[in-house]
Amino acid sequence: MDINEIKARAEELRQQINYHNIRYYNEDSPEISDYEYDMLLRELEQIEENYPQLKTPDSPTARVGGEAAAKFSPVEHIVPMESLHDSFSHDEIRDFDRRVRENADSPAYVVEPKIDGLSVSAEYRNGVFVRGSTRGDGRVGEDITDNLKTIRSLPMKLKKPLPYLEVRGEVYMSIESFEKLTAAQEEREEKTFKNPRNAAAGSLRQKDARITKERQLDIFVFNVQQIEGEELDSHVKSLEYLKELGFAVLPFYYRCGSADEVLERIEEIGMKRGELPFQIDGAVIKVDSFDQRAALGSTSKFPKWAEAYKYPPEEKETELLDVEINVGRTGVLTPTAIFAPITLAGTTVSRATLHNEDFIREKDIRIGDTVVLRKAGEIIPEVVSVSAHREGSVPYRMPRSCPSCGSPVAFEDGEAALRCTNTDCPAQLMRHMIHFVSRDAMDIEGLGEKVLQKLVENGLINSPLDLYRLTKDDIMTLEKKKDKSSDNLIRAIEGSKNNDLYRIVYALGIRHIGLKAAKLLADRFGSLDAVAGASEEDISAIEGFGEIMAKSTASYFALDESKKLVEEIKALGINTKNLTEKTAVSEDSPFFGKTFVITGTLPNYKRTEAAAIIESLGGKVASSVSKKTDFVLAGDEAGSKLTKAQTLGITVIDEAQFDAMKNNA
Ligand code: 0OX
Repeated sequence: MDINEIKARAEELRQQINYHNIRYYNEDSPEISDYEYDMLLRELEQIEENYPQLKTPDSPTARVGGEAAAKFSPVEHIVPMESLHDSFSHDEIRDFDRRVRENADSPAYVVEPKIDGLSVSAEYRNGVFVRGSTRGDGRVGEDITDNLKTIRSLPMKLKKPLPYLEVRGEVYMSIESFEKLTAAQEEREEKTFKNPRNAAAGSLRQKDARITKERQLDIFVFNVQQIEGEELDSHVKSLEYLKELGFAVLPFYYRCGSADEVLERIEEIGMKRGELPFQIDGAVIKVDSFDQRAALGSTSKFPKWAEAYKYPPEEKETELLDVEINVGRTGVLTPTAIFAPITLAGTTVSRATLHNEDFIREKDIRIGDTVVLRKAGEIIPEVVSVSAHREGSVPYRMPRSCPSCGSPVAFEDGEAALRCTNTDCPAQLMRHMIHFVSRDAMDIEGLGEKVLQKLVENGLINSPLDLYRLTKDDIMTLEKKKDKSSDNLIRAIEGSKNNDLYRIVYALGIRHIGLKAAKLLADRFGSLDAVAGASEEDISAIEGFGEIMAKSTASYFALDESKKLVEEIKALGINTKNLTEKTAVSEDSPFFGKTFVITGTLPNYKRTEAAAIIESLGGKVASSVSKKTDFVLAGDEAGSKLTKAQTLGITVIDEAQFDAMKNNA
């Protein structure tokens, strides 16, 4: 590669890393695994090391990560909470050993698990817990004393009344607690966390410590940061001493005398990582003697006496017990693999999508097979390969009739997906209903999947519009529905009649028409009648509309059933006019041309309402914070987006300031 190509690659890596930083810090929604992220970062670091002239001041390699947010008060770390340099191969560990040996005679190492959680500091005066803080950027963290008090495995009183002690540990959520939390969130139909670490992060930084308490976090302590009243001269001795004081220290660690032994222990920990009750993301290798540590010192970022070893993504074998076929809203049949449950990268896995018939054929997946599983981006389980067929097994074929209604299924114009040909298929109806009431569509609160299922099973509804014909008495016939909740549900359904036009357009579930396209249609045509009457040419003239989307919309409204549906919608009194027409927005409006990101819970607006106001006043609403963001409107419990905004120096406003801007528009 010549220098220009290397420069271009560095730029590409910076863009990718910045993108993934946003995915990670905004909404805890990573797209790639930490391992894949580390690989990108490492490649960039290496380029910058070999070609220092290509370094840029804003490079993501210059960031320490985890900058403190404003909602908790800052705590300065007198002894910095350093981070670890990562290794990904045995050779790199041998290099580390060689470097250590240059400044330390026959060093002894300690190999310990690297707990996948959040590093915190806990301080004790006269044996009593007085303050807890996050790592932050290593020099300044956030005060989370109240949150740490809720962690049962952190002692509030030590067994010896030392004048002063500061320890460092990792707060984590056990796999069991994570699964309990996920089950409870699913039951309440709330958003779930992607993995135990995200759950721990989301729980620890709660302003309301009662929520932290409910979430059952734990801690393993692994370092003495500062101590008065006791002399310690090695890592092993300090771990033993911490145990005597009543701390939960790392559950296992190994003292080793050579690089070979270190590598053996690393592999040993790697082998058992799937069976541990908590998630680890690597091993840590530390020089045991404190004198040797002092002689080795630190670089500007890392201690030279410690190194992390990161394991590649975990893969495991299990048995494919069955293939389940689900019918989606548009009638697509999706095969789901059902496995003998296994724990993989921290959660129990028993299902994974098999996508479509092509995927199954290419991998020759058969029921009874032993298959290799991995988690894509440490999150979504996927079948990597088949390691053995069961004796006498036969290739799996997708059914040729719909498992829900028995109608024939067919492939559509060169697509890999099989589709049920019956438009009245009950499975499709259920999916359609769920879409219709969802948050981005008609946003009817209190109508979860279970309630909808009951309404359909009891014959109370046969189409989404039947919801508007329900009476309170109908709802009261459902099990567990009391007087008050029935009133609330009726009120929510009635309230949805006043929704803005784009919502009903989106709720119709027209193929290829997502939320953004529905908004464009509503903005361009202004009423449901006008959308329904528009020609394919008119629609395809909208900027951002492709041919397929235009064709799909026009052919949907050409159907007699759709025409009837539009009439019915109007007769039921559902709003079919655009309420946020962008007429006469003044260029002097403080919203004009500005991009907003909304985060957290606002006291008086739903986020969708605030977004509608911004758009009606000439602003734009984006989902993630970037340099292009002009304002972040932050409510309570605003998390990583707020942090990101502060890092980038973007103006953050609260609801009162937003109201003031609105009144000036
Ligand atoms: C862990 C872990 C994290 C002390 C000096 C640099 C890093 N996540 O389990 N950090 C450290 O060590 C610090 N040890 C660990 N075991």
